[in-house]
Amino acid sequence: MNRSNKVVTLDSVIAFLKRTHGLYINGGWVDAQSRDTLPIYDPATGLQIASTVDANQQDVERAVLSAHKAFLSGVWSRRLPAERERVLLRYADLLEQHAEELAQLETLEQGKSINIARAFEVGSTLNWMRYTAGLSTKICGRTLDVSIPIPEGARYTAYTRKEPIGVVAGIVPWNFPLMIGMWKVMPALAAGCSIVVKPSELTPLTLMRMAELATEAGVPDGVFNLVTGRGAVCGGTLTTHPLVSKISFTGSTVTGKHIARSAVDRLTRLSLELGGKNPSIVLADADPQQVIEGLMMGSFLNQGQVCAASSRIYIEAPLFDRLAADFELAVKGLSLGPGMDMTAQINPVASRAHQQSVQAYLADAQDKRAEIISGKSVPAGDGYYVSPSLVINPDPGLLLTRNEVFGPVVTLTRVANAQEAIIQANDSDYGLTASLWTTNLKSAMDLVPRIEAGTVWVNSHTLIDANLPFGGFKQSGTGRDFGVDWLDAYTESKSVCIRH
Ligand code: TXE
Repeated sequence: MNRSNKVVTLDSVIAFLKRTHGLYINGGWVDAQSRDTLPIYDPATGLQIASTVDANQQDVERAVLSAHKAFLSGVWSRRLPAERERVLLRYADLLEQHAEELAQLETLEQGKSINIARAFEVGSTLNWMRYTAGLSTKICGRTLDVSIPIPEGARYTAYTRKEPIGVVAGIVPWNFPLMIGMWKVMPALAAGCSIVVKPSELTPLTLMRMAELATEAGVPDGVFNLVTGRGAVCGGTLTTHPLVSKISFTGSTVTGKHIARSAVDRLTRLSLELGGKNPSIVLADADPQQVIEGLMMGSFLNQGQVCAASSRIYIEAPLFDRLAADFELAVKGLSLGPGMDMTAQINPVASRAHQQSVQAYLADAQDKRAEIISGKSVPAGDGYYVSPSLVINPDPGLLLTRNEVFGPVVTLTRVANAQEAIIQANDSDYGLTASLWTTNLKSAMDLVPRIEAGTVWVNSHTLIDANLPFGGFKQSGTGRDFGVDWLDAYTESKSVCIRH
């Protein structure tokens, strides 16, 4: 590797990795009661780089009690909205000041390119943080005219007010640990809630650093708590805790359904952002260059470990051969290497287990004699690499045809026309995102309403924005994140009726 392309690890990152980490409860690090620890590996080498606590039930209990106490005290929940906004803007400024440190930590624990860590994990997160901080001062209800005729002559004024919901449990996955983590933390804090956040056991480091920065920004003790540990014990104790009023979960559909079932017992409020098997429909009049640029990024960004990623591409017959050849050329041209190498375009996936899962999908397709086109071979060593792959006209019987692979694997399917593309695109349990590629406005306006997905892009894919609501149809989840109504999911609406 050309040494100048390799990012030099900051001293602050090295020091953070070496530290013994506890749990972040009541505004500081505390020793856990659990003696169990979990190793954190660098996906580029397979070597351990840090370790964290594997919290037990008592540890989680302590964090929830801290959040609940802070919530009841009103130290944050009853703070003036403008003061909350100021603290949260300061919080964003602190992320900006520590941008490189957090980007490097993310690349080292998650494997993604440092370019992506800088641009998305840090850059986009900053946009979201500032947008959400601003929502603190935009919370509002309505005044309502009511027609209550009793007793005769009485007059009433009625209004609704939004009140913070209480303690939020934020469960975060490993694909965008910092960004998705802040998608839980920021709306909770903007609404005046307290939060206990649980990062993925694979990638907890950046959120651990963000816990410290929250306190430095002025978030009162106990309002932001963080527990690390495995899903079943740490996550399970948190999401079933009676003092938790709302769960915000991003992860797999299987785990999401499990959490939803247990949430029903207490009717705990719930937002679920689950997986996707997202289709892209390319009509014969699409601009081929725009398609290749947009869908190479939309499919292979972060090694395809993106819930919104395009993973099924349906191409109208007249354009199929041309585009298949262009995709092949593009995939074979991708360079593979560690995330800390700024020139590497495909980096390792997040864990050994996930590498094996993606490889198993490809092996199944190979066994069933599917046509697979792969990119460059993976670097030597113990990194969790998977070569980017295209599967051409996949048979319905392949495991990867319907399941979310969540890796650098994309199917290309020839379809006769738009009607056939829509039928195949909608033939999925998922409905998170989709894209449509055409230069004909009429075709776009006709097809958008027929696609079963929470977000549909036209001539782009995976471009999300803080002001654009995001969430799934069907088994891709419930609720919407982002947008001006985001805090609705973190507040209860109280109706007030005053006789006068
Ligand atoms: O997810 P899990 P996994 C999809 C993707 C991936 C698959 C499996 O297809 O291959 O899911 O990934 C916590 N109670 N997505 O197994 O288990 C867990 O500790 C409470 C799509 O890692 O859903 C982690 O913090 N929490 C996705 C988080 O849930 C529990 C992003 C996600 O883990 C728990 C990630 C429990 N019982 C994976 N069990 C997306 N939508 O972007 C686990 N957890």
